[in-house]
Amino acid sequence: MSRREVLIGLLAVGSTAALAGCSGRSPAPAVGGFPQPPAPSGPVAQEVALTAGPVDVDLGGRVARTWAYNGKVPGEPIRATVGDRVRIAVRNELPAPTSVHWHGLAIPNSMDGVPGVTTPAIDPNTEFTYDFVVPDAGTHWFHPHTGLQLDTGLYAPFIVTAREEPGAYDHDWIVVLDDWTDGVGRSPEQILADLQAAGGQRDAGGMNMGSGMGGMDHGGMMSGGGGDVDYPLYLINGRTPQDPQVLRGRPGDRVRLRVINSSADTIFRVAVADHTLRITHTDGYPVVPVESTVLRLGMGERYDVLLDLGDGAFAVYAEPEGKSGAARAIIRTSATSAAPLLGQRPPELNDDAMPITSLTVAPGAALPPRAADSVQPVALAGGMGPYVWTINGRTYENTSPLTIKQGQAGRLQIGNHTMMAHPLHLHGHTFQIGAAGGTGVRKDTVLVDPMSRITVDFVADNPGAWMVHCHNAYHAEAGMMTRLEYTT
Ligand SMILES: [Cu+2]
Repeated sequence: MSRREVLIGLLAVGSTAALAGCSGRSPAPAVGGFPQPPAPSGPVAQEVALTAGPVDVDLGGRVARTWAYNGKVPGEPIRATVGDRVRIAVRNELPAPTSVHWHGLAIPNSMDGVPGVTTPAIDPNTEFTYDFVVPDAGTHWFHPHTGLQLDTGLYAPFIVTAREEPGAYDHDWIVVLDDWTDGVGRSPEQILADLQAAGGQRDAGGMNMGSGMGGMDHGGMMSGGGGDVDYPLYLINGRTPQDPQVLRGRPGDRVRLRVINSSADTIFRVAVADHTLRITHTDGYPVVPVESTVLRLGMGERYDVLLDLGDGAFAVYAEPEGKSGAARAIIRTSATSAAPLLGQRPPELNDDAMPITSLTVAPGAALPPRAADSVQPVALAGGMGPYVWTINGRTYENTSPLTIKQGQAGRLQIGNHTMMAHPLHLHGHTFQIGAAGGTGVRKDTVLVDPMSRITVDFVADNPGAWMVHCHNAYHAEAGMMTRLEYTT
């Protein structure tokens, strides 16, 4: 059988699975027919109802017609405890099929939410219930795995706490970063069409229309390997910098800040004015705590930090790398302090962020030390004219999947052969940066800088066909995706 016939075969199984998903209570089998753990049967800890639909959302002085979960941007966080069985009924009131991927949760393949690969698409005016036991503590999130829907308002945090969480902090705050165009500037589909028509020249059609952070010239801002698209707005928790969210505490309070980069095409650098951040987790997994004033997050990445609040009003400030504009929120511990001015950039942003390879995994969070059974390259290439991005020389439709056997130790040698940074995301697993059992941190998404290499190790303990892809929505859509498939 040719690759194409196999794909058509998979799609055919997919429609059968879609029928099963409508009628039964048990989850649909993974599309590829990989052996799946039994459907959860224990008591349901939490029922969640999500409706994906069109909405007019007020971003703070700007009303955008967009798509969102239950009418909010970001969607309301789901909070669960490790071991909880959650049932999440997703109703699709969009004019297009959708799906939900639970980013960071290593759940069974049939629940992973990738139409055509793991889980049937949710057609308009139908519903699908995701049903799984929450495996991993940490700061995670969810979003569609369908076309460019990631670049609408369809995203929300998924926060999982361990059963015995020390909870040594006074506040647990979430900061969701986003680049925003939908309903304000061009649609995501138009942006992709423009990028393709321009043959990959960096796109500036959305140039700084509404950020009002002003002043910077877009010419030649290609440094740092930042994104392809200038966005009209950058948001924290769905708010513009002109009308930011205000987080309130008291001087001396300890805050756990969970930072999620949900954007489609933007790497953010984040600082809290006059505060030092103590990094405690990357993509949900604990690290040996280390102090830093700046975080740098690629699309899909998360950092948890602790900070002790000063007395006053302080900007949480997120700067899009290689682009102008900014996103911000305000932390206020004093009623009388003047709010930081719009565009008042914390000097901390002049500091360097900790390179991911300089962080150390917390004791107990490393993979068991083990030599790799399978070593495979993941070569990231493509770029300017034509606007095509590849993994191992192929675009997604023509991909030659990575393979692994159940129980094997796998190693991916990621090489970025382009002048752009790519956040590479592996579904269904977390990997360790560097060698298994070494000092590298655990993650599911790693930002690979231009012309650089990163090696990651993982354990093949979750059978299925799993997406491996760049989390830049435009790169993914233009081909930079493949699969990791379990073989016998
Ligand atoms: Cu990319």
